[in-house]
Amino acid sequence: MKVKLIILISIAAVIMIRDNGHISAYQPLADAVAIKSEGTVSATPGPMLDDFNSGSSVNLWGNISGTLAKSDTTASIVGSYVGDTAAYGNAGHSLQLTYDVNYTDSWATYYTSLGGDSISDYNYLSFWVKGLNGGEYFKIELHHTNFDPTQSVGHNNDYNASVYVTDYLDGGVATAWRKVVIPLDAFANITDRSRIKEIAITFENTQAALNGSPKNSTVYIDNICFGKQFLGFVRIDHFGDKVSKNALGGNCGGASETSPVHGSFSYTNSQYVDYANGLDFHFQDCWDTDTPADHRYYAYASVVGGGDSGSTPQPRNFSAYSNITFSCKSSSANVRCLKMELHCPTYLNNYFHFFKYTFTNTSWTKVTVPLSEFTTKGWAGQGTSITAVNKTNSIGEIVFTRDGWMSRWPGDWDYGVFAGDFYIDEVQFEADGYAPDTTAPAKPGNLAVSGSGNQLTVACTASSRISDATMENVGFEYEDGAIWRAIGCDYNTAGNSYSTTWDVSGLSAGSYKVRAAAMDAAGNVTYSNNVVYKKS
Ligand SMILES: [Ca+2]
Ligand SMILES: [Ca+2]
Ligand SMILES: [Ca+2]
Repeated sequence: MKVKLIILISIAAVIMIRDNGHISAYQPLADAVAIKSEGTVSATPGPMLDDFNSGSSVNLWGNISGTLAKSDTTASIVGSYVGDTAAYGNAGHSLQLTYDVNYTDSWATYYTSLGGDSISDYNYLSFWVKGLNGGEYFKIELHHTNFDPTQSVGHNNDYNASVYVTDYLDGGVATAWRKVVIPLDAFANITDRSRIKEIAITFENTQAALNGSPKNSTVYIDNICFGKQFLGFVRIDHFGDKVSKNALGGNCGGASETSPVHGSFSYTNSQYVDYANGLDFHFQDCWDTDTPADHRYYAYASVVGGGDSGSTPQPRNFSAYSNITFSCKSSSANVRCLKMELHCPTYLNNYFHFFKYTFTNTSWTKVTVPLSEFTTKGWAGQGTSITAVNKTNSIGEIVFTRDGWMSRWPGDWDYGVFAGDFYIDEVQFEADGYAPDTTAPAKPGNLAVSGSGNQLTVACTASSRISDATMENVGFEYEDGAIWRAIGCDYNTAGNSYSTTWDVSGLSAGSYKVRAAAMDAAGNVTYSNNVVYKKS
């Protein structure tokens, strides 16, 4: 079964520019002057696309942002800019999006334009998010400049790539700020990152109906930026959202021999690793005979990218990743054997690249399969490996399969076992040596406030991305009563010097603690010692 999803965003770009009037809570710049046409952004834009601090609908790359909801429905979305303690860092502004997609099949979207510029220098996209109630759910889209919604109104197309927020935010949106970090490889429908039209954030009635997320609420967004670190992993699926879209943007679902059906799948909140949910892969009546020929199987497939329909594999290059990893457990001790397949579309029907494992217990175990061990036959060490035929640059589907022959003969792993369950979670590509980054940056030093009058400079030293490849930025803050407020943030990690300007004209006389915060891509933070600034 392929689950067909309704893709709702496609007509957005046609009317986006006309519909930007919602974003006007703070004085916008004169848009006609500030908007750059596609291709006119400087060759190497800074990593920060928008911190929203200006309260303008023009982002820091000089391009327009706006909102749009599906016409002929009651769907709505209002964007505005909020400050003070509602903003990330308790200063400046954050983007506030209040949406309503209660109307059946409706959607509402916010977009911010990249002007057709390149993000090829970057490896990940990150932003901060919180929700009014928690559990808000949306997708993050990248549109290539070739994205042409007029070609198939009401549908997606191959130049629209998306992931859902839970794909990279385990546990989902909360009422406190959380950081979302998405490797650009996750946007599998787009390989040409040299001409990106826009980023969109889209709320959908259909998906909210599927997983029970709020159809109307408010989310806050801040610091949409790009980063250079190669994160070392890209998720295939962690099953967090209970929607049959994987974390590479494609559809996923079960496949079986002809009736009777030999299995089923569900997303379960009772079997998972770390974060709900997990995949329950159930096979039944799954056996194999030669006379009469009856070769039964059940499979669960994740399509890479999916193209226009979500179901057309977009073969992609995953050679930067050496392994596929996942966690698995089985429903009973005699259910052990599961096959994993990688499908390379140009080789489809000629080669299946697959490997076979056994599971020796019924507790969760992380499995690491080197891509080099996927071969054209089902047994390790046999056939031609996927790396030998250089097909790690052409992976279009990732499939778990239970074959009837696995239980056919005495001596087979699961002889006589025709039904059971595998629980699967946290399926992803990983580079050799990958581990989640839990190491905070080195402590910033030499923090000083300099200058005279009201225009000051706050500076410190901290690791560059040369000495710590995970470095993302150094932020500066001051204490106002019991609240730390952001002064500014320096995203230039090329060297060890970091600084920002500080306009203290609004501060009343007194002493203020100041500190610097070194942050890496994963969101780990180390603070400097405080210094005190005295305003007279
Ligand atoms: Ca901000
Ligand atoms: Ca999970
Ligand atoms: Ca780190």
